[in-house]
Amino acid sequence: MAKTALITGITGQDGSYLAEHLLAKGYDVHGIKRRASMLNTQRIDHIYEDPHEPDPRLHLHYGDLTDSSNLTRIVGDVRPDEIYNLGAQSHVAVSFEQPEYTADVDGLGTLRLLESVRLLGLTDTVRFYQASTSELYGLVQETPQTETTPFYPRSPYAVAKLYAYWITVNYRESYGMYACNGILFNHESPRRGETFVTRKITRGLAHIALGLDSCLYLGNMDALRDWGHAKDYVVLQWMLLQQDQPKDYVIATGEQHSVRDFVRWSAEALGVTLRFEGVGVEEVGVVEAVDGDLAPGLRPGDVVVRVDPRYFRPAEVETLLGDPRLAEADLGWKPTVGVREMVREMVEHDHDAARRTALLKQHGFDVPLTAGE
Ligand code: NDP
Ligand code: GDR
Repeated sequence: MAKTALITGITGQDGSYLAEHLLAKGYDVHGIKRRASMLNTQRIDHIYEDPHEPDPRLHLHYGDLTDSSNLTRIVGDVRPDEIYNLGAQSHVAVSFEQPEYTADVDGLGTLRLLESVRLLGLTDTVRFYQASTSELYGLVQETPQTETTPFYPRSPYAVAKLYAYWITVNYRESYGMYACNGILFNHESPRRGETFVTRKITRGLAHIALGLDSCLYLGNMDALRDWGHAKDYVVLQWMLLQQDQPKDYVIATGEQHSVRDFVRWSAEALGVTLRFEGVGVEEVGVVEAVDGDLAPGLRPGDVVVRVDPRYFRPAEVETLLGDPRLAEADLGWKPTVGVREMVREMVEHDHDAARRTALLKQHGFDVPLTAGE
């Protein structure tokens, strides 16, 4: 019999890759999507199945992590073998603007889902994955970070995720549930939300290269992150629910780079060499050379990157570096896509999209460019 999975956050970056992975493994996949005034299923449209056709394997339910009766009804109707709790207000900077909402969705939302499993008497049958995060380490206490490194969260997002981490452990210990945390370090892809720094960079520079924009404004370019590819990371999310015993794992590449490196490599993927001048808020990225025909909008000397303090956070996580050795030893997991290859994939994707936009503009169509914060 095919297994049944329920994914919260199926319309997000990870949810879309995980749904693909589970469908390929023969699962029936149920996803919770939020009601929005516009369609919000772009990332899963390619795997959407018409419910009028016989035996669809992808099913979408309206729901929200703030709504416990709705979650209980969905879990009761679906009776999943596996639940992947990926839904979240996932933007760290936004969590400073919306701390209470973030706590509600990311912290209490996890409790609501676990409690629905318990109230329905499903603790013995359901396996539960919680999308935990390297943001838990915040002000890091040890480098690299492992499964035993102490947490020191630095944002309302991270504090909410800390609650979610421990409530997952608590349901495991209290009710013997198969419930575990993947402590995932940053992972990116062409499907990454446009306001996270990597996608903001690849999309922003692609627009600038084609003359659709003139400058990319960033915050802290000294921040260091351990970046992997989302496609690799969702495989591990699935693996964590296939073990004999539930256990929490760090998921990372073990390599660290700065935001500035990411900018430089993205420019290089467009044939543009950048030089950085100045310090602090005065720092700028200047075009040194342009090679090839991907960036017809640029000339040496153009200033294409500037620092805007509005993107600084009230408390910053300066450095994160994960140690994935336990996942490798226990599960045989290894990332397959290197960071430079991922940058090229993201830039290529965003350059193609920008080229289509430029073409439409050239032919007189007015295409609004949405602001990437
Ligand atoms: P995204 O922001 O791309 O996706 C978040 C998903 O959660 C979207 O489907 C979103 O719906 C949904 N969502 C938001 N609010 C609610 C709510 N109130 N109720 C139900 N669903 C909601 O995140 P990612 O895919 O990048 O990340 C997946 C999970 O992993 C998140 O929990 C994130 O915090 C965590 N994580 C991510 C890491 C990363 O580097 N990507 C690293 C570590 C952890 P909608 O599409 O309608 O907005
Ligand atoms: P992060 O990702 O906060 O690590 O959370 P993000 O890409 O937002 O920031 C990474 C680093 O880049 C710095 N930065 C900027 N960030 C954004 N968004 N915009 C900018 O203009 C900018 N300039 C510099 C940030 O200050 C930060 O240091 C992500 C999310 O996916 C979380 O849900 C997840 O838990 C963690 O990764 C692991």
